[in-house]
Amino acid sequence: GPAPEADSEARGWLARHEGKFGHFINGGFTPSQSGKSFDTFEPATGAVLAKLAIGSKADVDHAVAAARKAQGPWAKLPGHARARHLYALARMIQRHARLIAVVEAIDNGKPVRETRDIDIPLAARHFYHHAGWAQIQDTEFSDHIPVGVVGQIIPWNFPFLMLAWKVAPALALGNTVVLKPAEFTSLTALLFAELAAAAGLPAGVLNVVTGEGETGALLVDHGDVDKIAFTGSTEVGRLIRERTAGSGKSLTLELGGKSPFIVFDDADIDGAVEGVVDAIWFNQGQVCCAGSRLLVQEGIAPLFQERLLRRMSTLRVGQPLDKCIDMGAIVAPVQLSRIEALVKQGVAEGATLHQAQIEMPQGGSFYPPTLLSGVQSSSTVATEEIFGPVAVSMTFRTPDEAIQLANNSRYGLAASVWSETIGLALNVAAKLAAGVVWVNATNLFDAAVGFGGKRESGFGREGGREGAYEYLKPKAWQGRKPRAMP
Ligand code: TXE
Repeated sequence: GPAPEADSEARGWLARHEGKFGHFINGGFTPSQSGKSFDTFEPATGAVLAKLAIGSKADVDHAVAAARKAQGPWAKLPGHARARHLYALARMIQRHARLIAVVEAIDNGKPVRETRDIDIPLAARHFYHHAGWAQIQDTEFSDHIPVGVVGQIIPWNFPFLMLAWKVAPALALGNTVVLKPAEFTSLTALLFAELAAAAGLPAGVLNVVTGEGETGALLVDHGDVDKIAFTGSTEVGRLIRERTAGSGKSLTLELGGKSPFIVFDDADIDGAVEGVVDAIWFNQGQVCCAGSRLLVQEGIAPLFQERLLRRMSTLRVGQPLDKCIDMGAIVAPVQLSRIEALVKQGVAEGATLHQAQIEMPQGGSFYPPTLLSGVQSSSTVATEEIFGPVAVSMTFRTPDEAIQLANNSRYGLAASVWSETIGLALNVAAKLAAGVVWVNATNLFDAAVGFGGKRESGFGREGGREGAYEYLKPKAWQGRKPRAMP
Protein backbone atom coordinates (compact mmCIF):
# COMPACT_ATOMS: atom_id res chain seq x y z
CA GLY A 1 0.00 0.00 0.00
CA PRO A 2 0.96 3.67 -0.16
CA ALA A 3 3.45 4.97 2.37
CA PRO A 4 1.52 6.99 4.97
CA GLU A 5 3.75 10.03 4.47
CA ALA A 6 3.53 9.82 0.65
CA ASP A 7 0.97 12.58 0.44
CA SER A 8 2.03 14.69 3.43
CA GLU A 9 3.49 17.47 1.27
CA ALA A 10 0.29 17.62 -0.75
CA ARG A 11 -1.88 17.60 2.38
CA GLY A 12 0.39 20.30 3.77
CA TRP A 13 -0.22 22.47 0.74
CA LEU A 14 -4.01 22.01 1.08
CA ALA A 15 -3.79 22.75 4.81
CA ARG A 16 -1.81 25.95 4.16
CA HIS A 17 -4.76 27.12 2.09
CA GLU A 18 -7.17 25.86 4.76
CA GLY A 19 -8.74 23.66 2.08
CA LYS A 20 -10.22 26.69 0.37
CA PHE A 21 -9.15 28.46 -2.82
CA GLY A 22 -10.14 31.66 -4.56
CA HIS A 23 -9.36 32.41 -8.20
CA PHE A 24 -5.80 33.25 -9.15
CA ILE A 25 -5.96 36.68 -10.77
CA ASN A 26 -3.27 39.28 -11.39
CA GLY A 27 -0.57 37.42 -9.49
CA GLY A 28 -2.44 36.27 -6.39
CA PHE A 29 -5.44 34.47 -4.93
CA THR A 30 -8.63 36.47 -4.74
CA PRO A 31 -12.00 35.38 -3.35
CA SER A 32 -14.96 34.96 -5.66
CA GLN A 33 -16.92 38.20 -5.96
CA SER A 34 -20.16 36.24 -5.77
CA GLY A 35 -18.99 34.50 -2.60
CA LYS A 36 -20.18 31.21 -4.11
CA SER A 37 -18.14 28.04 -3.90
CA PHE A 38 -18.34 24.31 -4.63
CA ASP A 39 -16.64 21.23 -3.22
CA THR A 40 -14.09 19.17 -5.09
CA PHE A 41 -13.88 15.49 -4.15
CA GLU A 42 -11.25 12.80 -3.97
CA PRO A 43 -12.40 10.17 -6.49
CA ALA A 44 -10.76 7.25 -4.66
CA THR A 45 -12.56 7.89 -1.36
CA GLY A 46 -15.41 10.28 -2.08
CA ALA A 47 -14.06 12.63 0.62
CA VAL A 48 -14.17 16.41 0.16
CA LEU A 49 -10.71 17.69 -0.81
CA ALA A 50 -11.22 21.44 -1.00
CA LYS A 51 -13.65 24.29 -1.53
CA LEU A 52 -13.28 26.11 -4.83
CA ALA A 53 -14.64 29.46 -5.94
CA ILE A 54 -17.35 29.66 -8.59
CA GLY A 55 -16.34 32.18 -11.23
CA SER A 56 -19.09 34.76 -11.75
CA LYS A 57 -19.29 37.38 -14.48
CA ALA A 58 -17.47 39.86 -12.22
CA ASP A 59 -14.66 37.34 -11.64
CA VAL A 60 -14.27 36.60 -15.35
CA ASP A 61 -14.28 40.35 -16.10
CA HIS A 62 -11.60 40.85 -13.45
CA ALA A 63 -9.40 38.07 -14.87
CA VAL A 64 -9.80 39.16 -18.49
CA ALA A 65 -8.96 42.77 -17.52
CA ALA A 66 -5.81 41.57 -15.74
CA ALA A 67 -4.81 39.50 -18.78
CA ARG A 68 -5.49 42.44 -21.11
CA LYS A 69 -3.37 44.81 -19.03
CA ALA A 70 -0.49 42.34 -18.95
CA GLN A 71 -0.64 41.41 -22.65
CA GLY A 72 1.02 44.51 -24.17
CA PRO A 73 4.11 44.44 -21.94
CA TRP A 74 4.35 40.63 -22.21
CA ALA A 75 4.20 40.72 -26.02
CA LYS A 76 6.76 43.55 -26.11
CA LEU A 77 9.36 41.48 -24.30
CA PRO A 78 11.96 40.21 -26.74
CA GLY A 79 11.46 36.51 -27.49
CA HIS A 80 14.59 35.51 -25.60
CA ALA A 81 13.26 37.21 -22.45
CA ARG A 82 9.96 35.34 -22.70
CA ALA A 83 11.95 32.17 -23.31
CA ARG A 84 13.70 32.70 -20.00
CA HIS A 85 10.31 32.73 -18.24
CA LEU A 86 9.29 29.51 -20.02
CA TYR A 87 12.54 27.82 -19.01
CA ALA A 88 11.96 28.97 -15.44
CA LEU A 89 8.45 27.44 -15.49
CA ALA A 90 9.81 24.16 -16.86
CA ARG A 91 12.47 23.97 -14.16
CA MET A 92 9.90 24.93 -11.53
CA ILE A 93 7.72 21.97 -12.63
CA GLN A 94 10.70 19.63 -12.32
CA ARG A 95 11.63 21.02 -8.90
CA HIS A 96 8.09 20.48 -7.58
CA ALA A 97 7.36 17.35 -9.64
CA ARG A 98 6.61 15.17 -6.64
CA LEU A 99 4.15 17.61 -5.09
CA ILE A 100 2.36 18.20 -8.40
CA ALA A 101 2.25 14.47 -9.16
CA VAL A 102 0.70 13.64 -5.79
CA VAL A 103 -1.86 16.47 -5.86
CA GLU A 104 -2.84 15.38 -9.37
CA ALA A 105 -3.23 11.73 -8.35
CA ILE A 106 -5.34 12.60 -5.30
CA ASP A 107 -7.52 15.09 -7.18
CA ASN A 108 -8.05 13.03 -10.36
CA GLY A 109 -7.85 9.46 -9.04
CA LYS A 110 -5.22 8.34 -11.53
CA PRO A 111 -2.16 6.32 -10.45
CA VAL A 112 0.69 8.43 -9.08
CA ARG A 113 3.01 6.20 -11.11
CA GLU A 114 1.44 7.75 -14.22
CA THR A 115 1.47 11.35 -13.01
CA ARG A 116 5.08 10.92 -11.85
CA ASP A 117 6.33 9.20 -15.02
CA ILE A 118 4.09 10.64 -17.73
CA ASP A 119 1.86 13.66 -17.00
CA ILE A 120 4.33 15.83 -15.12
CA PRO A 121 7.51 15.10 -17.15
CA LEU A 122 5.58 15.63 -20.41
CA ALA A 123 4.24 18.92 -19.06
CA ALA A 124 7.77 20.10 -18.22
CA ARG A 125 8.89 19.01 -21.68
CA HIS A 126 6.13 21.14 -23.19
CA PHE A 127 7.45 24.26 -21.48
CA TYR A 128 11.03 23.48 -22.53
CA HIS A 129 9.92 22.93 -26.12
CA HIS A 130 7.96 26.17 -26.29
CA ALA A 131 10.75 28.15 -24.68
CA GLY A 132 12.55 27.30 -27.93
CA TRP A 133 9.79 28.85 -30.04
CA ALA A 134 9.87 32.00 -27.90
CA GLN A 135 13.62 32.12 -28.34
CA ILE A 136 13.36 32.33 -32.13
CA GLN A 137 10.00 34.09 -32.40
CA ASP A 138 11.41 37.44 -33.51
CA THR A 139 13.01 35.93 -36.60
CA GLU A 140 10.95 32.79 -37.21
CA PHE A 141 7.54 34.48 -36.96
CA SER A 142 8.51 38.06 -37.82
CA ASP A 143 5.38 38.49 -39.95
CA HIS A 144 3.04 37.32 -37.17
CA ILE A 145 1.86 38.87 -33.92
CA PRO A 146 0.28 37.25 -30.83
CA VAL A 147 -3.47 36.67 -30.92
CA GLY A 148 -3.87 38.57 -27.62
CA VAL A 149 -5.91 37.46 -24.61
CA VAL A 150 -6.73 33.76 -24.75
CA GLY A 151 -9.46 31.94 -22.84
CA GLN A 152 -8.50 28.31 -22.28
CA ILE A 153 -10.97 25.69 -21.08
CA ILE A 154 -9.57 22.28 -20.19
CA PRO A 155 -10.91 18.87 -19.15
CA TRP A 156 -10.29 16.65 -16.15
CA ASN A 157 -8.58 13.63 -17.71
CA PHE A 158 -5.07 15.14 -17.88
CA PRO A 159 -5.53 18.34 -15.84
CA PHE A 160 -1.89 19.35 -15.57
CA LEU A 161 -0.75 18.09 -18.96
CA MET A 162 -3.63 19.85 -20.72
CA LEU A 163 -2.70 23.03 -18.85
CA ALA A 164 0.83 22.69 -20.22
CA TRP A 165 -0.40 21.96 -23.77
CA LYS A 166 -2.46 25.15 -23.68
CA VAL A 167 -0.50 27.57 -21.50
CA ALA A 168 3.03 26.92 -22.81
CA PRO A 169 2.45 27.86 -26.49
CA ALA A 170 0.14 30.77 -25.58
CA LEU A 171 2.65 32.39 -23.24
CA ALA A 172 5.68 31.55 -25.38
CA LEU A 173 4.28 33.47 -28.34
CA GLY A 174 3.25 36.58 -26.44
CA ASN A 175 -0.35 35.94 -25.41
CA THR A 176 -1.80 36.16 -21.93
CA VAL A 177 -4.23 33.62 -20.53
CA VAL A 178 -7.38 33.15 -18.52
CA LEU A 179 -7.58 29.44 -17.77
CA LYS A 180 -10.76 27.66 -16.66
CA PRO A 181 -9.80 24.21 -15.35
CA ALA A 182 -12.37 21.41 -15.15
CA GLU A 183 -14.52 21.54 -12.01
CA PHE A 184 -13.48 18.02 -10.93
CA THR A 185 -9.76 18.74 -11.12
CA SER A 186 -8.75 22.36 -10.56
CA LEU A 187 -6.10 21.89 -7.89
CA THR A 188 -2.95 21.49 -9.98
CA ALA A 189 -3.88 24.56 -12.05
CA LEU A 190 -4.11 26.62 -8.85
CA LEU A 191 -0.86 25.10 -7.61
CA PHE A 192 0.82 25.88 -10.93
CA ALA A 193 -0.35 29.51 -10.89
CA GLU A 194 0.95 29.91 -7.35
CA LEU A 195 4.33 28.35 -8.20
CA ALA A 196 4.59 30.33 -11.45
CA ALA A 197 4.16 33.62 -9.61
CA ALA A 198 6.88 32.56 -7.18
CA ALA A 199 9.08 31.73 -10.19
CA GLY A 200 8.75 35.33 -11.39
CA LEU A 201 5.98 35.15 -14.00
CA PRO A 202 4.61 38.72 -14.23
CA ALA A 203 1.17 39.35 -12.69
CA GLY A 204 -1.77 38.96 -15.07
CA VAL A 205 0.07 36.83 -17.65
CA LEU A 206 -1.64 33.68 -16.35
CA ASN A 207 -4.96 33.84 -14.50
CA VAL A 208 -7.01 30.89 -13.28
CA VAL A 209 -10.76 31.19 -12.76
CA THR A 210 -12.43 28.10 -11.29
CA GLY A 211 -16.04 27.04 -11.69
CA GLU A 212 -18.34 24.81 -13.69
CA GLY A 213 -19.60 25.00 -17.27
CA GLU A 214 -21.33 28.34 -16.69
CA THR A 215 -18.01 29.97 -15.82
CA GLY A 216 -16.54 28.54 -19.02
CA ALA A 217 -19.47 29.96 -20.97
CA LEU A 218 -18.84 33.42 -19.46
CA LEU A 219 -15.28 33.24 -20.74
CA VAL A 220 -16.45 32.09 -24.18
CA ASP A 221 -18.93 34.98 -24.40
CA HIS A 222 -16.56 37.65 -23.09
CA GLY A 223 -16.15 40.54 -25.52
CA ASP A 224 -12.49 41.18 -24.74
CA VAL A 225 -11.22 37.62 -25.27
CA ASP A 226 -9.46 37.15 -28.64
CA LYS A 227 -9.33 33.38 -28.78
CA ILE A 228 -10.84 30.32 -27.15
CA ALA A 229 -8.89 27.07 -26.93
CA PHE A 230 -11.04 24.20 -25.69
CA THR A 231 -10.50 20.53 -24.95
CA GLY A 232 -13.52 18.56 -23.81
CA SER A 233 -16.70 16.91 -25.01
CA THR A 234 -17.93 17.21 -28.59
CA GLU A 235 -21.27 18.52 -27.28
CA VAL A 236 -19.70 21.49 -25.48
CA GLY A 237 -17.28 22.02 -28.38
CA ARG A 238 -20.22 22.39 -30.73
CA LEU A 239 -21.88 24.84 -28.37
CA ILE A 240 -18.70 26.94 -28.17
CA ARG A 241 -18.38 26.98 -31.95
CA GLU A 242 -21.94 28.27 -32.24
CA ARG A 243 -21.43 30.89 -29.55
CA THR A 244 -18.21 32.23 -31.05
CA ALA A 245 -19.47 32.22 -34.65
CA GLY A 246 -19.35 35.75 -35.99
CA SER A 247 -17.61 37.10 -32.90
CA GLY A 248 -14.18 37.44 -34.50
CA LYS A 249 -12.67 35.15 -31.86
CA SER A 250 -10.35 32.47 -33.11
CA LEU A 251 -11.01 28.97 -31.93
CA THR A 252 -9.33 25.61 -31.53
CA LEU A 253 -11.27 22.54 -30.44
CA GLU A 254 -9.91 19.19 -29.28
CA LEU A 255 -12.90 16.96 -28.73
CA GLY A 256 -13.89 13.34 -28.33
CA GLY A 257 -12.83 10.24 -30.17
CA LYS A 258 -13.54 6.58 -30.82
CA SER A 259 -10.16 5.59 -32.11
CA PRO A 260 -9.64 2.27 -33.92
CA PHE A 261 -6.93 -0.16 -32.86
CA ILE A 262 -6.36 -2.49 -35.81
CA VAL A 263 -4.59 -5.83 -35.34
CA PHE A 264 -3.64 -7.85 -38.44
CA ASP A 265 -3.07 -11.62 -38.47
CA ASP A 266 0.70 -11.15 -38.70
CA ALA A 267 0.99 -8.72 -35.78
CA ASP A 268 3.31 -9.35 -32.84
CA ILE A 269 0.52 -10.61 -30.58
CA ASP A 270 2.19 -9.94 -27.23
CA GLY A 271 3.19 -6.45 -28.38
CA ALA A 272 -0.34 -5.74 -29.54
CA VAL A 273 -1.82 -7.04 -26.26
CA GLU A 274 0.42 -4.63 -24.33
CA GLY A 275 -0.68 -1.98 -26.82
CA VAL A 276 -4.31 -2.56 -25.86
CA VAL A 277 -3.42 -2.27 -22.15
CA ASP A 278 -1.89 1.12 -22.93
CA ALA A 279 -4.63 2.13 -25.38
CA ILE A 280 -7.68 1.56 -23.20
CA TRP A 281 -6.70 0.87 -19.58
CA PHE A 282 -4.15 3.66 -19.21
CA ASN A 283 -5.71 6.54 -17.23
CA GLN A 284 -8.80 4.31 -16.70
CA GLY A 285 -9.58 4.77 -20.39
CA GLN A 286 -10.32 8.44 -19.87
CA VAL A 287 -8.20 9.43 -22.84
CA CYS A 288 -9.51 11.37 -25.85
CA CYS A 289 -7.38 9.29 -28.24
CA ALA A 290 -7.92 5.97 -26.40
CA GLY A 291 -7.83 2.97 -28.73
CA SER A 292 -11.36 2.07 -27.76
CA ARG A 293 -12.45 0.16 -30.89
CA LEU A 294 -10.50 -3.06 -31.25
CA LEU A 295 -10.56 -4.40 -34.81
CA VAL A 296 -8.93 -7.82 -35.00
CA GLN A 297 -8.39 -9.88 -38.15
CA GLU A 298 -10.39 -13.11 -38.08
CA GLY A 299 -7.46 -15.51 -38.25
CA ILE A 300 -6.05 -14.52 -34.86
CA ALA A 301 -9.20 -13.20 -33.20
CA PRO A 302 -9.78 -16.16 -30.81
CA LEU A 303 -6.11 -16.39 -29.78
CA PHE A 304 -5.83 -12.63 -29.41
CA GLN A 305 -8.90 -12.47 -27.19
CA GLU A 306 -7.62 -15.31 -25.02
CA ARG A 307 -4.27 -13.57 -24.49
CA LEU A 308 -5.95 -10.24 -23.89
CA LEU A 309 -8.32 -11.64 -21.26
CA ARG A 310 -5.42 -13.39 -19.53
CA ARG A 311 -3.50 -10.09 -19.43
CA MET A 312 -6.60 -8.20 -18.28
CA SER A 313 -6.90 -10.48 -15.25
CA THR A 314 -3.41 -9.42 -14.09
CA LEU A 315 -4.24 -5.70 -13.91
CA ARG A 316 -4.43 -4.23 -10.44
CA VAL A 317 -7.03 -1.59 -9.55
CA GLY A 318 -6.32 0.36 -6.38
CA GLN A 319 -5.55 3.54 -4.51
CA PRO A 320 -3.88 6.22 -6.65
CA LEU A 321 -0.92 6.64 -4.30
CA ASP A 322 -0.17 2.91 -4.30
CA LYS A 323 2.77 2.61 -6.71
CA CYS A 324 1.91 -1.03 -7.53
CA ILE A 325 -1.42 -0.38 -9.23
CA ASP A 326 -2.26 -0.23 -12.93
CA MET A 327 -5.57 1.59 -12.64
CA GLY A 328 -6.94 4.08 -10.13
CA ALA A 329 -10.39 5.64 -9.71
CA ILE A 330 -12.81 7.08 -12.26
CA VAL A 331 -12.81 10.88 -11.91
CA ALA A 332 -16.34 11.28 -10.49
CA PRO A 333 -19.51 9.30 -9.69
CA VAL A 334 -21.30 10.90 -12.66
CA GLN A 335 -18.66 9.53 -15.05
CA LEU A 336 -18.83 6.12 -13.36
CA SER A 337 -22.61 5.99 -13.89
CA ARG A 338 -22.11 6.96 -17.52
CA ILE A 339 -19.70 4.06 -18.05
CA GLU A 340 -22.01 1.61 -16.25
CA ALA A 341 -25.00 2.70 -18.32
CA LEU A 342 -23.14 2.38 -21.63
CA VAL A 343 -21.80 -1.09 -20.77
CA LYS A 344 -25.32 -2.19 -19.82
CA GLN A 345 -26.57 -0.89 -23.13
CA GLY A 346 -23.78 -2.72 -24.97
CA VAL A 347 -24.85 -6.00 -23.40
CA ALA A 348 -28.49 -5.26 -24.23
CA GLU A 349 -27.44 -4.67 -27.84
CA GLY A 350 -25.85 -8.13 -28.00
CA ALA A 351 -22.23 -7.75 -26.92
CA THR A 352 -20.51 -10.30 -24.65
CA LEU A 353 -19.20 -8.83 -21.41
CA HIS A 354 -15.77 -9.78 -20.07
CA GLN A 355 -14.66 -8.30 -16.77
CA ALA A 356 -11.55 -9.25 -14.91
CA GLN A 357 -12.38 -11.11 -11.69
CA ILE A 358 -9.96 -9.05 -9.66
CA GLU A 359 -10.04 -7.50 -6.23
CA MET A 360 -11.66 -4.07 -6.33
CA PRO A 361 -11.15 -1.31 -3.75
CA GLN A 362 -14.19 -0.38 -1.66
CA GLY A 363 -15.63 3.13 -1.58
CA GLY A 364 -14.79 5.68 -4.23
CA SER A 365 -15.50 5.47 -7.96
CA PHE A 366 -13.82 2.34 -9.31
CA TYR A 367 -14.53 0.32 -12.43
CA PRO A 368 -12.78 -2.89 -13.51
CA PRO A 369 -10.96 -3.31 -16.82
CA THR A 370 -13.59 -4.47 -19.29
CA LEU A 371 -13.88 -5.94 -22.78
CA LEU A 372 -17.07 -6.12 -24.82
CA SER A 373 -16.66 -8.64 -27.63
CA GLY A 374 -18.83 -9.49 -30.60
CA VAL A 375 -19.94 -5.89 -30.92
CA GLN A 376 -22.02 -4.76 -33.92
CA SER A 377 -20.37 -1.86 -35.73
CA SER A 378 -23.60 0.16 -35.59
CA SER A 379 -24.25 -0.41 -31.87
CA THR A 380 -24.06 2.37 -29.30
CA VAL A 381 -20.86 1.10 -27.66
CA ALA A 382 -19.14 0.93 -31.06
CA THR A 383 -20.05 4.49 -31.99
CA GLU A 384 -20.24 6.48 -28.72
CA GLU A 385 -17.24 7.49 -26.66
CA ILE A 386 -17.43 5.51 -23.37
CA PHE A 387 -14.49 7.35 -21.79
CA GLY A 388 -13.78 4.55 -19.36
CA PRO A 389 -11.72 1.34 -19.16
CA VAL A 390 -13.92 -0.44 -21.70
CA ALA A 391 -12.61 -1.84 -24.99
CA VAL A 392 -15.09 -3.00 -27.61
CA SER A 393 -13.97 -5.59 -30.14
CA MET A 394 -15.00 -6.55 -33.64
CA THR A 395 -13.41 -8.70 -36.32
CA PHE A 396 -12.58 -8.07 -39.97
CA ARG A 397 -11.36 -10.18 -42.91
CA THR A 398 -9.48 -7.92 -45.34
CA PRO A 399 -7.46 -4.69 -45.09
CA ASP A 400 -10.23 -2.90 -47.01
CA GLU A 401 -12.79 -4.04 -44.50
CA ALA A 402 -10.53 -2.86 -41.65
CA ILE A 403 -10.23 0.59 -43.23
CA GLN A 404 -13.95 0.78 -43.86
CA LEU A 405 -14.77 -0.22 -40.26
CA ALA A 406 -12.11 2.11 -38.83
CA ASN A 407 -13.39 5.11 -40.76
CA ASN A 408 -17.02 4.36 -39.95
CA SER A 409 -17.11 6.95 -37.16
CA ARG A 410 -18.11 10.55 -36.67
CA TYR A 411 -14.78 11.05 -34.93
CA GLY A 412 -11.24 11.15 -36.33
CA LEU A 413 -8.72 11.74 -33.58
CA ALA A 414 -6.28 8.85 -33.58
CA ALA A 415 -5.70 5.32 -34.87
CA SER A 416 -3.26 2.51 -34.25
CA VAL A 417 -2.23 -0.21 -36.74
CA TRP A 418 -0.44 -3.43 -35.80
CA SER A 419 1.28 -5.61 -38.42
CA GLU A 420 4.76 -6.99 -39.00
CA THR A 421 4.35 -6.24 -42.72
CA ILE A 422 5.39 -2.61 -42.75
CA GLY A 423 4.08 -2.00 -46.28
CA LEU A 424 0.61 -3.17 -45.25
CA ALA A 425 0.68 -1.09 -42.05
CA LEU A 426 1.76 2.08 -43.85
CA ASN A 427 -0.76 1.58 -46.67
CA VAL A 428 -3.59 1.19 -44.20
CA ALA A 429 -2.31 4.08 -42.06
CA ALA A 430 -2.46 6.43 -45.04
CA LYS A 431 -6.13 5.64 -45.59
CA LEU A 432 -7.33 6.23 -42.04
CA ALA A 433 -9.32 9.36 -41.25
CA ALA A 434 -7.47 10.40 -38.11
CA GLY A 435 -5.34 13.30 -36.94
CA VAL A 436 -2.64 10.95 -35.71
CA VAL A 437 -1.87 7.34 -36.68
CA TRP A 438 0.52 5.13 -34.73
CA VAL A 439 2.10 2.03 -36.28
CA ASN A 440 2.90 -0.82 -33.86
CA ALA A 441 2.53 1.73 -31.08
CA THR A 442 -0.12 3.77 -29.32
CA ASN A 443 -0.52 6.87 -27.14
CA LEU A 444 2.85 8.39 -28.09
CA PHE A 445 3.05 12.14 -27.68
CA ASP A 446 5.77 14.64 -28.35
CA ALA A 447 5.77 18.38 -27.76
CA ALA A 448 7.29 18.83 -31.22
CA VAL A 449 4.49 17.01 -33.06
CA GLY A 450 1.16 18.73 -33.66
CA PHE A 451 -1.71 16.78 -32.07
CA GLY A 452 -5.33 17.24 -33.10
CA GLY A 453 -8.31 15.75 -34.85
CA LYS A 454 -10.49 15.56 -37.90
CA ARG A 455 -14.26 15.46 -38.27
CA GLU A 456 -16.12 15.78 -34.94
CA SER A 457 -12.87 15.38 -33.02
CA GLY A 458 -12.22 19.05 -33.65
CA PHE A 459 -9.64 21.19 -35.42
CA GLY A 460 -6.39 22.95 -34.70
CA ARG A 461 -3.13 21.40 -33.51
CA GLU A 462 -1.29 21.44 -30.20
CA GLY A 463 2.48 21.14 -30.19
CA GLY A 464 5.18 21.81 -32.73
CA ARG A 465 5.17 24.44 -35.45
CA GLU A 466 1.47 24.01 -36.28
CA GLY A 467 0.63 24.48 -32.62
CA ALA A 468 2.67 27.68 -32.48
CA TYR A 469 0.71 29.18 -35.36
CA GLU A 470 -2.53 28.63 -33.43
CA TYR A 471 -1.39 31.39 -31.06
CA LEU A 472 -0.29 33.85 -33.75
CA LYS A 473 -2.01 35.92 -36.38
CA PRO A 474 -0.53 37.37 -39.57
CA LYS A 475 0.55 40.95 -39.31
CA ALA A 476 -0.58 43.28 -42.06
CA TRP A 477 2.54 45.28 -42.83
CA GLN A 478 2.27 48.78 -44.17
CA GLY A 479 5.08 49.77 -46.45
CA ARG A 480 8.09 47.49 -46.53
CA LYS A 481 8.33 44.51 -44.30
CA PRO A 482 11.35 44.90 -42.04
CA ARG A 483 14.05 42.36 -42.69
CA ALA A 484 14.77 39.75 -40.08
CA MET A 485 17.87 40.24 -37.97
CA PRO A 486 20.86 38.56 -39.62
O1 TXE B 1 -17.00 17.31 -20.41
P1 TXE B 1 -17.20 18.88 -20.67
P2 TXE B 1 -17.63 16.43 -19.21
C1 TXE B 1 -16.04 13.60 -23.09
C2 TXE B 1 -16.12 12.21 -22.51
C3 TXE B 1 -16.86 12.44 -21.25
C4 TXE B 1 -17.84 13.51 -21.65
C5 TXE B 1 -18.42 14.33 -20.54
O2 TXE B 1 -16.86 11.38 -23.38
O3 TXE B 1 -17.50 11.29 -20.80
O4 TXE B 1 -17.10 14.32 -22.52
O5 TXE B 1 -17.41 14.97 -19.77
C6 TXE B 1 -16.25 23.11 -19.46
N1 TXE B 1 -19.09 26.54 -22.03
N2 TXE B 1 -14.79 14.24 -22.77
O6 TXE B 1 -19.08 16.70 -19.09
O7 TXE B 1 -18.48 19.33 -20.07
C7 TXE B 1 -16.16 22.27 -18.21
O8 TXE B 1 -16.37 23.05 -17.06
C8 TXE B 1 -17.79 26.55 -21.75
C9 TXE B 1 -13.72 14.06 -23.71
O9 TXE B 1 -16.82 16.60 -18.00
O10 TXE B 1 -16.97 19.12 -22.11
C10 TXE B 1 -14.75 21.70 -18.34
O11 TXE B 1 -13.78 22.65 -17.92
N3 TXE B 1 -17.19 25.58 -21.05
C11 TXE B 1 -12.63 15.01 -23.48
C12 TXE B 1 -14.61 21.48 -19.83
O12 TXE B 1 -15.60 22.31 -20.43
C13 TXE B 1 -17.92 24.55 -20.61
C14 TXE B 1 -12.27 15.31 -22.09
C15 TXE B 1 -14.82 20.04 -20.30
O13 TXE B 1 -16.03 19.55 -19.80
C16 TXE B 1 -19.30 24.49 -20.88
C17 TXE B 1 -13.43 15.48 -21.24
C18 TXE B 1 -19.88 25.54 -21.62
N4 TXE B 1 -21.19 25.55 -21.94
C19 TXE B 1 -14.62 14.90 -21.60
N5 TXE B 1 -19.78 23.35 -20.33
C20 TXE B 1 -11.41 14.86 -24.33
N6 TXE B 1 -11.53 15.15 -25.61
O14 TXE B 1 -10.34 14.55 -23.88
C21 TXE B 1 -18.75 22.72 -19.75
N7 TXE B 1 -17.60 23.44 -19.90
